[in-house]
Amino acid sequence: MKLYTMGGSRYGSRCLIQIAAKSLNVPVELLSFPLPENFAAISPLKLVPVLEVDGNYLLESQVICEYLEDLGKGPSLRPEDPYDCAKMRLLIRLFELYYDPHVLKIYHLIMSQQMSQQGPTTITAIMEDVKSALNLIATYLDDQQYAVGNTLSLADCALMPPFFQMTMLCSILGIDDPIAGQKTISGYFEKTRRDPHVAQVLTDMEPYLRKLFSGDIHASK
Ligand SMILES: N[C@@H](CCC(=O)N[C@@H](CS)C(=O)NCC(=O)O)C(=O)O
Repeated sequence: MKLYTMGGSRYGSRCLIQIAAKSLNVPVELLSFPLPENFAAISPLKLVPVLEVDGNYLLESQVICEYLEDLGKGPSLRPEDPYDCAKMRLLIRLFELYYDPHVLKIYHLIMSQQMSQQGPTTITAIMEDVKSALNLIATYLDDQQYAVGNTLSLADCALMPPFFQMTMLCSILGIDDPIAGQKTISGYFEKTRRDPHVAQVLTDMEPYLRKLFSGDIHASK
């Protein structure tokens, strides 16, 4: 078994938190952006993470996480109570369907280096959609130590890396951080980042994100 991911990847980091929390022995290969052309032989989507299992390749971070849970090793990151488990899955779906597509537009702007022409105005407009999505997610967050109850779950693995990515982006761009601006989300973020497995993965993401979000962005300000 082997996990392919990229430094700073919010989706790959979802699996990395889980692997650490469950103490799984899964070797990790860190690829660089852009992914090599021959990566299409591993994933037709040309996206990470990918989990190699006995010469086969599993795509999609949540599918990989559920597979690793189903192996039954280490502490479970799925709440035992069926309703809590459904809530965990709901939070992940809300993030994927209603938050991340907006954020992706910002990353595409940065990647295509359009910041100097249209960056600031466009980002401000997109941030309104990001804030609405955060309000939606906040509605379903437990007011406890983690997203669902008092133990780390796959919801935390999914939410914490992209929330961290957003705070880094805003700090580097010098714009208002919607994570800090939403009381429930910021409370959740500050509590959950203290989890040692989450903390380690966020620390590992930082230098990659700094590199990704710097450069052209500063030049355009
Ligand atoms: N839905 C996918 C999304 C994966 C994804 O967007 N991965 C990004 C990194 S966070 C990627 O591989 N980007 C490479 C590229 O855009 O070329 C999942 O959950 O695994």
